[in-house]
Amino acid sequence: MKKDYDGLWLKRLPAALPPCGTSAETASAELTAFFAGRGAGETFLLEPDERLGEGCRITKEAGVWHIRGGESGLLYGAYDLIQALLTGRDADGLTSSPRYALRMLNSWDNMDGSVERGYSGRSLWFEGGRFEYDPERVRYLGRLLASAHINVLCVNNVNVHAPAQRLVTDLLPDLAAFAALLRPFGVRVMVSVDFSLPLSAGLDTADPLSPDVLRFWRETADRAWRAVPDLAGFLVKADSEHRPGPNAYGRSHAEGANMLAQAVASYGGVIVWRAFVYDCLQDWRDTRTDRPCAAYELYQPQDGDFAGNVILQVKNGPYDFQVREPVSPLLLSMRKTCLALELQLAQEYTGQQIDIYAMPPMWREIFEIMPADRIRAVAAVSNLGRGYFWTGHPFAALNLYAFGRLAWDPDTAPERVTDDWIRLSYELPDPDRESLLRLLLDSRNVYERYTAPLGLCWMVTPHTHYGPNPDGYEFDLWGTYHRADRTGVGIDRTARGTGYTEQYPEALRALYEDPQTCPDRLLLFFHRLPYDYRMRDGRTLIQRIYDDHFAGCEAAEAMAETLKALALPEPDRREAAERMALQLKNAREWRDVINTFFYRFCGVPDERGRTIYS
Ligand code: GCW
Repeated sequence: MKKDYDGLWLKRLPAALPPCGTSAETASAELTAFFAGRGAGETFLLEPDERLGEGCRITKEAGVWHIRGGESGLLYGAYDLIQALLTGRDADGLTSSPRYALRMLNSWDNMDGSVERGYSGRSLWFEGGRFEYDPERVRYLGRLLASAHINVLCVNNVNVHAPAQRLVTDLLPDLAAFAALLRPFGVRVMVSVDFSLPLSAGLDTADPLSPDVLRFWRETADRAWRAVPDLAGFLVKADSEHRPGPNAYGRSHAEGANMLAQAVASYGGVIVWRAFVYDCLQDWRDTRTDRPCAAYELYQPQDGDFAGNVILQVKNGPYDFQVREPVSPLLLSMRKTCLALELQLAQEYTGQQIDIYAMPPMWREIFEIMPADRIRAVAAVSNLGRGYFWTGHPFAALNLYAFGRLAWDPDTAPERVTDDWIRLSYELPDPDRESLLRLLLDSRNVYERYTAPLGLCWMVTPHTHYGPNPDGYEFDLWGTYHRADRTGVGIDRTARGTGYTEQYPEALRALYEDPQTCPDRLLLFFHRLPYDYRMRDGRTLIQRIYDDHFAGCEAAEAMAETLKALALPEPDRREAAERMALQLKNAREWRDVINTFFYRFCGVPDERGRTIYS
């Protein structure tokens, strides 16, 4: 029987690819044998050069491929070269080194085997409150991550539920065994810890300024690094969505993070501190508090206060992985703080690995704006699980692959990385490959138009976050409002409104401040506008809302036709078709529910006479 992990883009890569630790001679011989087996007489020579670290240099000299690099550099170089050869690209003269030192996959896996916001099945390594895995599967995972150059895996959910607290106590031997399986692939593990851990260990406080608390964390770090000497660090969600944190003791986030940083510093560990902090008990009647403002207001004044081994991990947008948000102003403003960008591969708000949603074009927009010098790390919430397809939809594997590639080199074009993934994953005739490429590259636009065009957020079904429910979060306590009424929709986030635009550097501030210059795709994120507002293209706002929903749905229907015609192998073809049927149902539901929602407010019919239910 086919193993569940016998798929993804690795299926065309040699199984015996050198993990770190294999001798360069063995690795060279394995690579040569792999290509000989494919009828291509390529010869390889791996030459260790520690000075290159994770980077690598590839040359072809007298018919022989030379790969030079440090330990993981050789591994990455080998993968780069194979991928170049398999996708028909020239690799001679290629030198490569990572833009971001830490390229982290954050799993939201719970130790009972469930995965928070997981749409691909249960955890690959936890079940029943403990580590539970087939080592072969974990090695496969290691290969997968190495081939995408991802070098850190956080093993547990940032919401640390009771059994996971034991990962840094009595379960350390199990963590060590797991880490040992991934180490040969250049992947280090990280653990999410609970800020109140000292309390569960019997201390009467978790106050970061208490000497007892510091001592506790030092001892914890000491045990953890003794068990896993290359542990990457601790990931912390504090004072966020009811998780404990330093605020309970009247301490700042810098004080909380720095205490932990001090405890792990001598081991070379880092504290990744999440900046996803906002008032999650807001009163919807309160129109002065504006959730997107929250993180900047909290952290900006603390810029410069964080220790050198603290990394502040910031979600790409100021809200929470919505279909479209502007780049978080924190990423543009914390000049004296190490930052990590956090992306979400799990498609929580973007189709849940049922609807097709390829992320590279979206990330491109973020990387283009982000200042390269201040960002030290990139993290992504994993979309992996133990289902037959590890990523739910077979095409969702693209997002994991592309994340690694772009975290290594954010200048890689979305077209290029998507095309590489297709070539590695499927042997398709050229026209099919090109139509799949176009389909994927346009998939976010399509999803955006039938769900939430113009920067509208949060019209989703509460809790599950799949499907439309325009008022689902409107009278709730999460700070997630669009405030649609009979006069208009959106929130004024300009200087006259909540002042959110003022958090941006001048050029962006000015761009967003004026509805005439604000990109259409963010218009209702930044502005409150009447339904008869004239858009730059001459259409009214309400007509544009209708048009986008109709167009998005039509585009989804066209996508379904394109998909049907592709010569995909089974079972990918069947799985993609089944999900496409659900996507079409979702698209129609979004179109009709949102159009009707607005029509009921404004009473303006569609100019083109299409059906809007009343
Ligand atoms: O979007 C929210 C999710 C939560 C998640 C949280 C976070 C892990 O709905 O499930 O919790 O973000 O990022 O911490």
